[in-house]
Amino acid sequence: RSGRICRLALCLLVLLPLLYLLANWSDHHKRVQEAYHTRFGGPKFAHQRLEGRPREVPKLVDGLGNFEPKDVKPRSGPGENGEAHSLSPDKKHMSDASEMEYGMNIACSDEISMHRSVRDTRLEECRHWDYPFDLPRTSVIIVFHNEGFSVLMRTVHSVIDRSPTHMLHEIILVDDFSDKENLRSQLDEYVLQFKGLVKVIRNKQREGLIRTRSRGAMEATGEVIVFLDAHCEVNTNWLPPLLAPIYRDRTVMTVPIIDGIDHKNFEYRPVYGTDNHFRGIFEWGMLYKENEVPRREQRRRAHNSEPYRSPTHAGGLFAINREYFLELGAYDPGLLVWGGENFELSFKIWQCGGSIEWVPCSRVGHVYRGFMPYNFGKLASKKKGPLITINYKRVIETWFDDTHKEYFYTREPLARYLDMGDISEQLALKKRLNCKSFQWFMDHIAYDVYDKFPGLPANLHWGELRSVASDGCLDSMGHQPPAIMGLTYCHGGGNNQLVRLNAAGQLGVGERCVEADRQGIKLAVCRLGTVDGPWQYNEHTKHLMHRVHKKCMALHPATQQLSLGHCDVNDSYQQWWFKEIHPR
Ligand code: LR7
Ligand code: MN
Repeated sequence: RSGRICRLALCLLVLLPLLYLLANWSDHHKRVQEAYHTRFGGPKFAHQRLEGRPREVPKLVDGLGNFEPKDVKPRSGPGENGEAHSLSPDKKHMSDASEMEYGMNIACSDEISMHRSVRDTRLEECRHWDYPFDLPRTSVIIVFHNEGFSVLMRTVHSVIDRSPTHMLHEIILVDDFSDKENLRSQLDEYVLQFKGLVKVIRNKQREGLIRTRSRGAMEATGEVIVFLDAHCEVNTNWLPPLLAPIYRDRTVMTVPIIDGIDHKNFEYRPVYGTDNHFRGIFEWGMLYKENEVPRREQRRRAHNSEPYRSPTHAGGLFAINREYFLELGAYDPGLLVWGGENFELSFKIWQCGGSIEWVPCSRVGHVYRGFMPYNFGKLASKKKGPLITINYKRVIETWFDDTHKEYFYTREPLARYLDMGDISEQLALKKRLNCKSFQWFMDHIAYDVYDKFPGLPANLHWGELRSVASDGCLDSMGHQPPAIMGLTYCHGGGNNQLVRLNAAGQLGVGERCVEADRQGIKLAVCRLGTVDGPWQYNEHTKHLMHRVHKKCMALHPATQQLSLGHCDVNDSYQQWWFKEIHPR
């Protein structure tokens, strides 16, 4: 009997600590889950984390990396290896017509294989990285409005041909209310061959690319989403390097290096060569710019082929954890059609605890069009004022602080008067996610912006610069610098006639500067890193004087040409006045 008691005691001795452990483990389990839930808002992710997959970082290995293609047969044919393809002269009218219609030579694309090869533009080193095998499954989302069929489908084929099968969950084509005759039926029929891998969904009305992308993200079911424009070709082994940083940390958004595809002959070529790295920044008018990777960032990496951090991105091509994107509210739904969404997402990610990495070993070609072949549809005509500037205003009013907002309004004075709609939801999100200040972002991430685009001194005068003698307006006439400035009929619409004189003497039109030499008054590229200039305006004499040449801006009465002349207070052809304008 005492033996039985003894055995029972022994059993308890073993069982109790086990029970204790078990109870504690499930408690711990719950706590972790809760922590992830509050931090990331999604039980799905918490579950994946608890499965404890190894979050390994890719390693540079000897021999070829694990997803490098083996035994690729060289192909021959038009445009193969990313070479330029020219159509026979008798097809010139077809090329011209398609360039007019699509902003790119679809007739040329039609003669190139959907599976054509492209030159491998990566650093040699890229072929030797080994990536984790269980990288997240990916939904590739391509939104499009009236794109050329062969270009769109070459995008799809390149993704299928150059991605590891087990990482490609689906490709979603979101049709933003295209109205081209055959595109719909042609597409529906063509995608049947992909047996469900490629899905087509359609907007019931024109939404613009921004809302359409958010919709694609909502409908996707992969763990990671990759956005591509509808005129891309992905390069060798593009996907694993994009996914690896996200696998390590789900709050990283990754961006491939974007190569160029010529819109006339479809030649595939790197924009900056192979080993020059650039990253995304901006100027104060919110034009997207790229800058060499600063040394401070270079120093954080051991290999030139490793990802590096970037303040912003161009917009079209990137990868992000789907749930993380949705937790960030996807894109601000108040942004319409085109523009500014790249900054919105960039600022939001950085300020709210995430990061953006550009990935040298992932390269994707993009057709840079000759011009924008579509209009902004009904959404745009409902808005008063220029839609893109309204988008910018929403973004800066949400994410900038007062100092930096002022730089934007100095550079884009009309924006002050534009109705940006309601941004209270965006401000609430910013608060809820406990996001950092714009100054933090500038100090720690986008510090190289100031080197190229210092803060702007206030405008002393801005508006149309009108001639007293002839009543015409100074006009850059839409020319690219260097160009001669002209005098034209004042249209009151700003743009090429919107001139600003700042407190440091810089005379600006848009992102350009007005300069003068013996040949005349010129539109020039502003010297990077400077905000000053030679101009001085005298409200009494109405002279616009060039301080270095000590001469005044003058209009030639007969030729209407502009030049510098010896200042003469009695000459009305040297008199100018700024007329403030308002958006119409
Ligand atoms: O109303 C529209 N609905 C759409 O679905 C208008 C466009 N689209 C589609 C369009 O078919 C295309 O697939 O949206 C995609 C992007 O439109 P593009 O190709 O006309 O834009 P873009 O390449 O001229 O402009 C860049 O900036 C845009 C700003 O909103 C987008 O972010 C684009 O994706 C972006 N492109 C890139 O980043 C590629 C690199 C270019 C650079 C620098
Ligand atoms: Mn594009």
